[in-house]
Amino acid sequence: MIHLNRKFHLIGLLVLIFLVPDSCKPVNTIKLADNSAFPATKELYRKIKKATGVGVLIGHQDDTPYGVGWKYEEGKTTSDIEMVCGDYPALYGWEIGGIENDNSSNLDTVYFNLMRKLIAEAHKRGGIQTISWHANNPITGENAWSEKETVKYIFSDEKNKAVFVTWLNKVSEFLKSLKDEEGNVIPVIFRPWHEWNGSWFWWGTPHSGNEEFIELWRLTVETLRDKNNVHNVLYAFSPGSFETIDEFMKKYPGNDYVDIIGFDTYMYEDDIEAYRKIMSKDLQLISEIAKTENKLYAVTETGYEGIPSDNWYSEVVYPLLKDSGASWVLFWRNATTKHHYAPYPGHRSAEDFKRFYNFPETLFERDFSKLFH
Ligand code: BMA
Repeated sequence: MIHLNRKFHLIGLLVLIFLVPDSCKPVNTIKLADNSAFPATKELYRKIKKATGVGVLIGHQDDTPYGVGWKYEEGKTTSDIEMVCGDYPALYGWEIGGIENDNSSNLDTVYFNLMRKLIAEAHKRGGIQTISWHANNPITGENAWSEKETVKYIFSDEKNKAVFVTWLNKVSEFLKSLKDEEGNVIPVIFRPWHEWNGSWFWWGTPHSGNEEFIELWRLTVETLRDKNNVHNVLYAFSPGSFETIDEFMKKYPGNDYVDIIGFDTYMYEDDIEAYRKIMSKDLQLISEIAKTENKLYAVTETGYEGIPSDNWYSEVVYPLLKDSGASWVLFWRNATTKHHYAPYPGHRSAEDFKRFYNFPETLFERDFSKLFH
């Protein structure tokens, strides 16, 4: 009798677990690419999921190491976004191109030591970190924009593969070295091999077949996750703008290798209508794939270089994002007065960015933090 009761309790519990909606389930029921993901990694995923129901997290690449006309100074962390609207972005983009060569700084001259420090600061404020990697060409030694067949040579020659794995080991070490003040590892989103359907990177579609590319992705995840015990990572997979679900799925490495999907789409030549059309199409396709594969999705990069507009954020980007279901949008970096994607004080789009900031559905750092207090 006692045994029977216990059995009923167990069945009841199982029934309950299946009936409770995903967002209410305890974090350890989340199925990530990494079965051994740290609790903090699962927590990061859960937080992004929770925010997704409320609005879109706003992100900026290289927000705190530099902006237009300034560089980070010890003890004076700021950001163009913070200077414009009084709040930091909820999500920070970082770039580790150069780590494979043991460089002290990345390809955009951000020192890796500074990056670690600024990541810890951003994490402490409650921000999310996403990391891209414009890796050099491992066969020719050229930079990432090397339009040559490459991936197949990583796999056709054991020596090439071994060298490439040493690069992945360096990435692993960097990811594991991201710690908060108490020494806890900081969970991050890693987004390698981005814009893979374009022709401009060596891993791009014309230079690499579907199987080779999937092999590259899996080798990356397996080296980090299974060989090097990196467990503070969510994996994000994003092409550039794409035309069909089939195009996306042909290079998809599988749900055991990806946590979040997305795409990178920019506005060019002042063509608002073209941007609206492409963004709407990409958002529609990605949401369909996300539904089938049970993934979160994001606009992993966007922007309008120099933002020569007084209403781009509030009247072009915002309506596209508002009910899109995207978890986040990442605006690219603020390097110079010509090459920047967020406003800076005095820029003609600064007032408009404040309007964008004030919409309830655009989540900046304070909005994001408030969701959990
Ligand atoms: C590109 C440009 C480059 C930069 C690269 C990697 O889009 O911003 O100047 O080096 O990203 O961050």
